[in-house]
Amino acid sequence: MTVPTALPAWRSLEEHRREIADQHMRDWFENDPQRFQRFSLQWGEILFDFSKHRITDKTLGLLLQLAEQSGLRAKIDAMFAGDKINVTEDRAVLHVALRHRGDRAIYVDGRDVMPEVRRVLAKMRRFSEQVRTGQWRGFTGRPITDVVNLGIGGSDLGPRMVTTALTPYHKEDLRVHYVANVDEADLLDTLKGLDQETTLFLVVSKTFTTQETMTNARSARDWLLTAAGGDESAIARHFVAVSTNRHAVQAFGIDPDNMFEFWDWVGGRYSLWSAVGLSIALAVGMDRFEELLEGAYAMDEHFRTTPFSRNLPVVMGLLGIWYADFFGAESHAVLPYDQYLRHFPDHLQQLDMESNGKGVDLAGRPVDYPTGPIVWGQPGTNGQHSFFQLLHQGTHLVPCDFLVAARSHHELGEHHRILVANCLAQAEALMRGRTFEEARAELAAQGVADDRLDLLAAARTFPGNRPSSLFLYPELTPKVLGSLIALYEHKVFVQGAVWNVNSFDQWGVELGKQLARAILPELEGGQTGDHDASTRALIEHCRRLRGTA
Ligand code: G6Q
Repeated sequence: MTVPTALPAWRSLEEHRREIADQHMRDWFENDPQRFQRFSLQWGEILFDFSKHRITDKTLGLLLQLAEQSGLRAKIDAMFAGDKINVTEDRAVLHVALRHRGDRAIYVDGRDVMPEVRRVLAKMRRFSEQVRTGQWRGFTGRPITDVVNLGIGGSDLGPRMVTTALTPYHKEDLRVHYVANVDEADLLDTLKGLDQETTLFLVVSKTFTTQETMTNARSARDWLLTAAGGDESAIARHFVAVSTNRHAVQAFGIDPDNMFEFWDWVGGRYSLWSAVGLSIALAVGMDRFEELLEGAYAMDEHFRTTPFSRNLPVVMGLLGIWYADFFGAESHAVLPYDQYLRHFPDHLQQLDMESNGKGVDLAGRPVDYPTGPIVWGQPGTNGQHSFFQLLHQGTHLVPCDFLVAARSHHELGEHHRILVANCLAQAEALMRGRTFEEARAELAAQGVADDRLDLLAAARTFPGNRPSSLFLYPELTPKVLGSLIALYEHKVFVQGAVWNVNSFDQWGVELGKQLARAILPELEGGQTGDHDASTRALIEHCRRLRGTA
């Protein structure tokens, strides 16, 4: 297994990076009227503009060679074929099967998983229709008005993000809420104002052992039972489970008929396409949920079959590698100009950072090159009035993704036009910048005194040459959203493939969980365990504050 830094294309890219170090994108645009045409791709409804990147034809050629030399083609095929590419957990990685709309069989261990996938989708349809039409009744016979998704991490972020993104498609008299944090404030604040008789809980946990989710689920069950006079038969009307762990679901008291299955070949952060997305289906209806799957499937087919040079996730992934590994960019900003996409950066944070935040390669060797970036962001235009300062004039290079719909679902006065104008302007400003001379001339024209000109012009200079991608689509429909999420999933795949890491495990989250289990009883008194002096002192101090010393 070759390390990526030893590949010929990697070496050439290092050299090429030095060649273009002093070149400015502004000049490239001036000298090449075709630059946008050459560095943009229209795929379905999505336009991907990557012309505002520090790339030339040669850069792209070398990056594509890097992809070839990394064995990306074979790695893509292995994922779609159901090979156990998650080597540390010995599992296949088949979220693509969840949204597969074709006739092809998809095998895991020699068994076609598609009949099971379709069976659960049909069950989701039946159930969501019953709830949405009011046929499903609570323990006093009233229809459901509020759904509360209890889950965390992959069992929360994806569904929460999609449900919020598709707000214009919601059924008005059915509200969907999300509770993730074990901090009781999350549950209590959500339950405030809800009625036990009309509230349905979805306990979403692949393992059904996650401390936060199970704690929230037990408290929610108590809340229900208080109103039902302790009658446990009410649980069947108010709790359903989404899990791979039938035994634990039953032990909790949930009727196995009310359990929606998924499978160990679906990773948590890739699971919104499965029954983990039940809250989405309840909010927008199963037809819309299936449109979301269709959008993702179209992107899967594009990723699987399109030559790398025109393949959106491949190009996007390679651009990220270019900045992370050759320019030392440590972070990546995702900036949707869409209030409904406000949870998109949170979802991508998990998707990207849990997948590629890895320090050893597939052979278990420590890596000596940067892997996954720090992903962050929030919707525009808000960020323009806070952290964009650093993007424009700070000392860090932060590649950005802008996402924007040409039309909004509402079209209130000038709002949307202003939103779009700002989005395009930010990408332009990051690329072009403003030279010292331009700033000086502007100030002089405004009549600024000569002795202040240099100081003020320096502060108003924008270096520019700061890279961004822009995704433009007509409207944020379920289909477009499905494609966008799948695009990012596959981008993460491409990068993991080149970095030669396992993008599908997450062992880094385990140690803290283990230590928390040890500390939990110690907070209540008794012997403190084997801790460093700081942790021991903190436990003891906490006990004193809680009166349990
Ligand atoms: C995602 C991770 C993690 C997981 C949560 C919840 O890829 O594995 O975020 O989704 O820890 O796990 P359960 O669904 O098992 O409760």
